Amino acid sequence: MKLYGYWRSSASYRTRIALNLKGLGYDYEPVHLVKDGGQQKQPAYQQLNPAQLVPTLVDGDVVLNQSLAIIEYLNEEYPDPALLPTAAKDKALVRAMAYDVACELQPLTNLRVLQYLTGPLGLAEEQKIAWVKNWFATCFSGLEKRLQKHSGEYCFGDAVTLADVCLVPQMYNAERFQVDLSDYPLIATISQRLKALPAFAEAAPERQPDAQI
Ligand SMILES: N[C@@H](CCC(=O)N[C@@H](CS)C(=O)NCC(=O)O)C(=O)O
Repeated sequence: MKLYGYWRSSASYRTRIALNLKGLGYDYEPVHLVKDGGQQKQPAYQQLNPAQLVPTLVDGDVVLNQSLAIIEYLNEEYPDPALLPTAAKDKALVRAMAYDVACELQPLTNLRVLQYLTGPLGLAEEQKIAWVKNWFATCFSGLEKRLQKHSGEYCFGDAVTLADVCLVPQMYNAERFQVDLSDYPLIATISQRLKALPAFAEAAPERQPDAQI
């Protein structure tokens, strides 16, 4: 199996966590999102991932983009440990929390979106940061309420799920942008607890071979 990713990419980080949780070894192929104008835009990479984003997973003749699709694929092909609960209702609740992070928040803070704000739209750096913090506040407020209802040790009860796999990388982004986390005690506590687990710790950006610290 080969994972194309970038050390600081939260979507790559999610995929690394899932691979580690499943105990799956993989080759890591760094795609530098800034160098050379962004290696994700180069023709050779676009053959694999026309969306020009990381991650991409190659498993034999299967080539997949979209981290959540990749993780669900891994979860079906390699079911142990399960990253989704069994009951339909619970599964949907976990997916909804994962999507709150991966579909509503992360895309608004993605590199190319921020580059468009400060490039063609001419926003100042402080306006960009205000944009990022606004969407963190909106989305984290909602997620905190969901956690009040559904969390245990982790986001949904006491087992690690897809929601946790999405939360930790988003917290990494929150720290990068110095988001004030004081209104989100459950997000902060659960995230700290998760980060201590080996599968999460080994997936951390600073532990990757392409890390530039
Ligand atoms: N929904 C996608 C998001 C992928 C994504 O946004 N990747 C970012 C890094 S986290 C990226 O490649 N950005 C490159 C760019 O913006 O040019 C997924 O979950 O895989």
